[in-house]
Amino acid sequence: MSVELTFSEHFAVITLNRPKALNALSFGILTELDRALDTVAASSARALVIVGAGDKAFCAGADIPELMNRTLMQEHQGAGLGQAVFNKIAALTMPSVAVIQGYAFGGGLEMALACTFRVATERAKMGLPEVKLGLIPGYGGTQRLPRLIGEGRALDIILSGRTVDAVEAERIGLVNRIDSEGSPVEIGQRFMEPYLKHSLCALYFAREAVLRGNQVSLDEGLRIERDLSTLAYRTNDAVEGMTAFTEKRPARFKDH
Ligand code: DAK
Repeated sequence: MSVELTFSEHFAVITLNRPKALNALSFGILTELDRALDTVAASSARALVIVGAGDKAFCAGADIPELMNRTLMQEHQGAGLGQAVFNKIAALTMPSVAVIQGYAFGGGLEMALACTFRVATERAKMGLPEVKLGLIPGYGGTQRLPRLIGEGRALDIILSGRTVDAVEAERIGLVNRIDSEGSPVEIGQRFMEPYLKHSLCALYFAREAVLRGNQVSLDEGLRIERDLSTLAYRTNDAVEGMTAFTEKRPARFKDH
């Protein structure tokens, strides 16, 4: 198996395990990832950590040899598969983090962009080098990158195909943090720890409000916020959170 899924405590951990090809995303790996994400979605995990095996790469992108000599419609379906799988990451109820150790190029960075958060190690290098191959990003990069870091910065990265190091990535908001202490899994779990003490319902509704609001007008976004904040108010966890405040004790959330 080139995609490994394990569970420990609150965490689901997905490891891309094809280090000899720098964890490049063949269509087979995308299909395995798709299945693993279904298992994660149906599990009681409260956070997902995605890492790459080996110390050289998180993921070097689409499998380049495999992209060659395909028909237009095969490629159209291929882009649809990659987008659908990464949409599954973005749609998970639990937050997710990609730990970028080493290279994250093309589809590898696009996978990280579909996660809620990104952490880079000091030596991480990332980019969308598709133009160098005469291609453009096909797994969400042209849409998620500008939404994350703004149109001007995204156009620079996409049209130049240049490599961004960890320091620049943190400065422009492409990654949330640089952390090189311990294994990628430990880095991802440590990053997630502060979020996990909150209700998963509150985390989900807040994330949905931000992500959905990002795609619509301010007026429509405010309507989404009104609806989702009202839904959050109706959860048992909201009752528990407010009661705990008035009783001057820590809240005990149950994610419902
Ligand atoms: N695919 C397949 N194999 C790869 C690979 C990749 N993306 N990247 C690396 N490898 C393999 C190498 O071929 C090599 O294998 P062997 O020769 O040892 O058998 C092994 O991994 C180690 O790589 P290097 O020897 O090159 O290692 P270096 O440290 O020297 O260089 C590198 C590391 C990451 C700088 C270099 O490997 C590199 O530039 N890799 C390619 C990065 C890249 O361009 N990625 C693809 C971006 S494009 C679509 C449209 C678009 C897309 C998808 C679909 N549709 C319409 C369906 C998007 C495509 C992309 O992701």
